[in-house]
Amino acid sequence: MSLSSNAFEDNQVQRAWWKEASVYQIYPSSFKDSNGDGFGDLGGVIEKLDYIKTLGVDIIWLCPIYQSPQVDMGYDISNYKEIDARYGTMDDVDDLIAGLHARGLKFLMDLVVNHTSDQHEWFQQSRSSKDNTYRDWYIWRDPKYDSQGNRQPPNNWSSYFGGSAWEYDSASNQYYLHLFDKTQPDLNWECEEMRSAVYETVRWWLNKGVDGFRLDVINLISKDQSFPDATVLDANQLYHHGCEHYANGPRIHEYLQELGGILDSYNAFSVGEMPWVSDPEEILKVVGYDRKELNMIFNFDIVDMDHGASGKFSPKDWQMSDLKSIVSKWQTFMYGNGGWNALYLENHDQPRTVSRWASDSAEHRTLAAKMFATFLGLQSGTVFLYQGQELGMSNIPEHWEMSEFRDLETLNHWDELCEIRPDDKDLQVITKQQYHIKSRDNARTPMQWNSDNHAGFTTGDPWFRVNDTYDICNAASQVGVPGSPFEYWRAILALRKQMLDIFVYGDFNIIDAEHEDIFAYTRTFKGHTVLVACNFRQHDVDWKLPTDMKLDELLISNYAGAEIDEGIVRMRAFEAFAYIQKDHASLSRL
Ligand code: TEU
Repeated sequence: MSLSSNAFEDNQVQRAWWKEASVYQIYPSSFKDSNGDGFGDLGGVIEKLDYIKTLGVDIIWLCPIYQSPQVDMGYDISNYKEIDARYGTMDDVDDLIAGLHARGLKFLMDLVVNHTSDQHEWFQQSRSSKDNTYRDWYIWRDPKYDSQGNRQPPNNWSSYFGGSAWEYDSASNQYYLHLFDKTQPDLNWECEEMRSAVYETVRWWLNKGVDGFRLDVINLISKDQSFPDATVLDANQLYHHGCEHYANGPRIHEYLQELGGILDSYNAFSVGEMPWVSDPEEILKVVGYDRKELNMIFNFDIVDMDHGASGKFSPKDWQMSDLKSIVSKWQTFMYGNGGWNALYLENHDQPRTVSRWASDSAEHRTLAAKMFATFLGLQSGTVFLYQGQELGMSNIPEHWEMSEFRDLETLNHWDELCEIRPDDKDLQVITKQQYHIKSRDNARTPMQWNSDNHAGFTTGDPWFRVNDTYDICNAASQVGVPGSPFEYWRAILALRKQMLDIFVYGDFNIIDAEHEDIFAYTRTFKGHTVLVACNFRQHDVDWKLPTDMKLDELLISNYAGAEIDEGIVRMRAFEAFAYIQKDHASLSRL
C-alpha cells in the first residue's frame, strides 16, 4: 500500500455522517452533581443537555459509568451491565438516552475490554483455581527463576502505572498480566468464550440504544503469545515498556474485524484509543473505509510530543516543526487513502492545552483557548472536545501541594520516585513541576459552571478540589457572551457545518512549513481556498503572507481581523484567523 494525497482528484474521500459530526466528552465524576454527594452523576449530565446542544456538538462520549471499585476512576469495570451507584441507575441511563435522542444527539459509551477490575466476577472465578472454566479468560503464566533460584515475573514488561506488569498469585503459583494497575487484569483475547462474552455485551448496549463506543486501549488486546522480554531502552530500570509485543499485536485486525462487523451491522460510531502506533499504513488497516474495523482512532503523536526521555513526567521542549510534521502527516494520510482522523488536544488523560502549550495568564488564557479552537477545529477529521475545553479551563494551580492530587498514575509515580531516589531533591522538584504540566488530574477538576460556591458543580463537598480560577472562568459568564471561548467554539463548530465541503472534506496543506511561530494551513475544495493562520506565541510576530494568498473575506478570528501592511501580517499574541480567498466568491454557497 502506498500513501498518496489529492483526495478529490482521486475522488476517494467517502462521505459519512460520523465524519461530519463533533463529539463532546464528559468525565462524569467531575461534570455536574445533581444529588449533593460531591460526585458528578447522570442526573447532572441530564440537567446540562441543553448546554451541550447549544454548543453545537452532535454526540456525547461518557467516560465509564459501569459498576467499578473506582481505583482508576471507572476504567476498572466490575460489571459491564450495571451502573455504578456513584453515577445513578440504569433508569437514569434510559432517561439520558431519551433526552439525547430527543435533542438529535447521539450517545457513545466508553468500552474498556483490554482489562476488567479484579473485582469482576470473571476474574474472581479465574483466580479461584487453575481448573476453573474462567481461568483462560485472563492471562496467567508460570514464574521464571533466576540463577539464584529467586522467583521472577514471566517477563520484564512494566505496567503503565508503575512496577512490573505481572502480579503474583500465591494460591496458584502463577502470575497474571496487568498492563495497567494490578487491580486491572488483562483479558485474554485468545480465548474464544471470552471474546463472545465481550461481543454479547457490545450487542446488549447497542440494543439498549447506545449509538457507538469509544474503545479504551483497543490496540493492546492482542499480545505476542510467547511473551518475549521487552527491549531494554534504559538499563537503570528494572522493567521495560514492551509495547513492541502488544501494541497492534499479531491478531489485532482479526479481533477488530469481529468487533467491527457487529458495530457496522448497527451503523454504530466507533473510535479506538491507539497508543504507541504511529505508522499510517498500520492505522489505515484499522480505519480504512473498506476494512470495517473502526471509524477512527486516537493517535498520540501530538499529546506525546513533550514527553521526555524517561517518559511522560520528564521534561522535553517541543518545536513548532515537530507539530507541523505530525499534523501534516495525519491530515495527508486521510486523503487518497480512505482513512479518517479523530481530532483532539484534550481529554481526561491530558492536561489543559492553554496551560500546557500556551499561557493561562489572565491576559492570554481566553485568546489562547480560541487560537487552539481555530487550529484544531478547522482541520479535517471528527472534532473531539473535552468538557471545560470550550471554556478555556486551565491546569491546577502551581501552589497546590502533592496532597491535592488524586490520580493513581501520578500518585504511583511519586511513591516510586520517592522510594527509588529518596535523596534526589532536584529530581523531585522537576518531577512535581511536570505533574503540574502533565498530570491527568489537570483535566479532572470539577467543571466550572458559575462563580457560586464550588463553581456550581455541587451543593455538597466536591470529591476533587475546584480549580481556583472558577470565578473568572465559568460557563455562566460565557454562554451567549460574544468573544467568549464558548461562543467561539460554537462559531467554529457552526462554520464546519455550514461549509462541510471545505472544512470536513476539503484538502489540507501546510503553509510556510519552516516558520517557527506561525502555524498556517489552507483548506481547499474544488479550487476554493480558506487560509487559517495561528500565532502560537504570546508576542507579536510579523508574518510575511505567502504571495499567492490574500486576506479577503474574514470567516472567524479571535481579534477583530488581521492587521496587514504591504504583505506583512502583524500577528498579535495568540492571534488566529480564517479568511476565504475572494476570487472564490462562490465558496459562500458551499
Ligand atoms: O488510557 C490509556 C493510555 O494509554 C494513557 O494515555 C494513560 O491514561 C496514561 O495517561 C499514560 O500516561 C486509557 C484511559 O483513557 C485511561 O483513563 C485509563 O486509565 C487507561 O486506559 C486504563 O484503562
